[in-house]
Amino acid sequence: MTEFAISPELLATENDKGRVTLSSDYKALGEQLARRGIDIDTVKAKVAAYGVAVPSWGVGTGGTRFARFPGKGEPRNIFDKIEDCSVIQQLTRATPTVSLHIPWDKVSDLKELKEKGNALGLGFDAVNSNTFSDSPDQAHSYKYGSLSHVDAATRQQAIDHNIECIEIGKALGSKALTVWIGDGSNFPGQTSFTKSFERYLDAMKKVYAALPEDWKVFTEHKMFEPAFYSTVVQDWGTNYLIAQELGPKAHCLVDLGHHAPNVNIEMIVARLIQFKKLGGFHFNDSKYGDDDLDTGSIDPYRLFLVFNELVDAETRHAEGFAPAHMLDQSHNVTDPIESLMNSATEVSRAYAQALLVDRKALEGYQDGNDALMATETLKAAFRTDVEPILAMARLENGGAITPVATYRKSGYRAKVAAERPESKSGGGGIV
Ligand SMILES: [Mn+2]
Repeated sequence: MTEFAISPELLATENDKGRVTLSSDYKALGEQLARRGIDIDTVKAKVAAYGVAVPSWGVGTGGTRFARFPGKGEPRNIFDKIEDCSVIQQLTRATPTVSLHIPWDKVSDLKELKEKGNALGLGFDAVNSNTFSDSPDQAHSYKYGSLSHVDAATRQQAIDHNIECIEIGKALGSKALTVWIGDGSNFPGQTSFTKSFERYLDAMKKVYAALPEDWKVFTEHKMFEPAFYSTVVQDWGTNYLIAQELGPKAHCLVDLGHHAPNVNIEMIVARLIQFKKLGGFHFNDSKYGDDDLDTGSIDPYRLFLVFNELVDAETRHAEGFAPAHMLDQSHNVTDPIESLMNSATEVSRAYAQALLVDRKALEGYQDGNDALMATETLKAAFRTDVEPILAMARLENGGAITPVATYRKSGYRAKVAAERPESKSGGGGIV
């Protein structure tokens, strides 16, 4: 029996308030979709089975390099974090797994953590390594890089850390390691592009060799920050080269915020699918750079266009297509639980809308060079208000018709604020 934090009675009372309206809205949408040749229950079943992983670091209040303004009842450790994650899953039923970050989430007893996850109804998704900051006890600093560092002992330390992450993941039931490095340079001439990439590939081959048979490694590219002139794993092209060099278990991870403004991310996604190297996503949104804003808060159309490529691949059963879906965002001014619930819903919404695309018609317009009707076909799906599908999927899965309203009614934040001491950490804190 799952130990959910929100009382089932409150959830039932809140759902009862919206049940009649939802049924009526769902019926109306079902009729509208039927006229378009779409069965609403089929779409709902796919949405209901869909899940996106919550990042453990996302339930803490984030910040910028200028300051962090802590929220009330912030989680003190991974056990508090997964409790918060289970609230998100209880109400949305769209976040069945948690993605850990090591060493931030390191514990002495992994069995206890796994059991706690089980009790809360949560599994463990990809484990994220961290060689972009220093831990108090480490011998070599990552100030000038980690897996691509000029010093062999520093590289070895970073390799060992990634292997330790695999071991932790194995104990928790994870099946993937995500590697993002902060390595790069701040000045032209500071590093050799060629030599640093050679060192990185050499180090990653050692990490790759430690992967169990049924595991994958996801490498994540990022064009800038913390290095502001160049990064070693700068772009999707570099990332693709890495995945090719390492082997079949290596795939590219696309973080939506890690590209130059205006880059056509959906096309990158299509290319990686075509060459069987799309590993997964870190969903978030941005306006200027790697803003780490809530998924779908700035450009929901782009999110839809990404999902349009994913549904296209799913529909034609593209070989080797099984991307991992994770959120990766920073909540600086909102309650992280509320942001993550809304973001999980936005990802499900983009998926549902993409399922509505008339793919046969689209193909016909593409083949007939009818640009206007081709783009209108996408817009017709994007303009459809799929909220009744999302809400019905949540309700039937045991979640809330209105997750944020139910969460606010529950008083969960005030309850944990009374138990968890207020954080005094106001320093820079991008998470
Ligand atoms: Mn990321």
